[in-house]
Amino acid sequence: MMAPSTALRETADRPQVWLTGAYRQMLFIREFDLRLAELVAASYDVARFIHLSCGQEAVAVGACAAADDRDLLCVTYRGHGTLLARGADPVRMIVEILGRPGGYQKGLGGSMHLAATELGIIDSAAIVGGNLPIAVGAGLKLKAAGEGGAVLCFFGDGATATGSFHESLNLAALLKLPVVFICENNRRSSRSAFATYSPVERVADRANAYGMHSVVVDGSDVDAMRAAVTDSRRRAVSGAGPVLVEAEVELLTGHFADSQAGLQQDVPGDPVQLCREHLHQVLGETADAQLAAIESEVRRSVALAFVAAGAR
Ligand SMILES: Cc1ncc(C[n+]2csc(CCOP(=O)(O)OP(=O)(O)O)c2C)c(N)n1
Ligand SMILES: [Mg+2]
Repeated sequence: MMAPSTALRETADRPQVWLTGAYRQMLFIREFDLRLAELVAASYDVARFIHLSCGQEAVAVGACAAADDRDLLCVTYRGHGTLLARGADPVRMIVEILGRPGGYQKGLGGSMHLAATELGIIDSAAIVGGNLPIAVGAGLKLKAAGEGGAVLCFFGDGATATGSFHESLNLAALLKLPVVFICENNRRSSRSAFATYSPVERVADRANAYGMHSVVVDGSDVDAMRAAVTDSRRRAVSGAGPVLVEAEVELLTGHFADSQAGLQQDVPGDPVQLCREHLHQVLGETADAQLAAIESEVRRSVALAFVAAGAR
């Protein structure tokens, strides 16, 4: 099955089409998450632990636009955006989050274990650092099959303090596996600040110890994200070994959605606003009308998905 994100992948040389698609996806992810937060705040029958990715949308959209159909993705409990960017069905996602039988995991996994194997999303880890060894195993499988494809493994900066992070990087580098490790560095692990669990200032520097290539990228810039993952993925697939991508991001809500998890407004680096401004320039004279049309269409699609999933 072709992942819907592949359509966006073919647009690299058409900035208007690419940015329109990227903005649409990023806004969809933002609206989807905010609607989920409303459900939690209303004490709807949804498990409390819903982790939003507001502020980190460009990582999901940029990385998925660099991926191809053969790629396998390992996400985390903060992974709704990556599923949506890869083209997962939002209705089945909401049904899963509500714990009902029609969801991706038959309602047994919920928000933190949302995966979509038919789209190559093979794992969603609620254990911090738990998806890195799985990504390494999947990379070994891809390498052995010799048919191309890479594993994109997403995780937070908190995971860099786990043993599984270090073991995974070591083995992936040793075996030159086609894995792109994407650290979404929001500089906090739940309520702890980065400096309280990392003696090393740059996550990317960790790669040096394993002889692995690394890159630091502005994770709020969807163009930069796409370019970084495209290059990293190419390198990994070519047999040159895995790459560690450190994406600097800012989480604009609390650690998980609860009644205090209001979205920070008017943050200068908000990726959705940055993409909107960029697209506004590209669209020219009719930008305002086109953006308004996109925004009302996306908001309507999100609202319809929640209705179709039976959430009120
Ligand atoms: C092995 C393990 N230890 C602790 C936890 C509790 N926990 C859940 S999320 C979280 C923070 C992880 O931070 P990070 O990896 O930076 O991801 P972020 O939430 O910032 O996206 C912690 C400590 C866990 N789920 N698994
Ligand atoms: Mg973090």
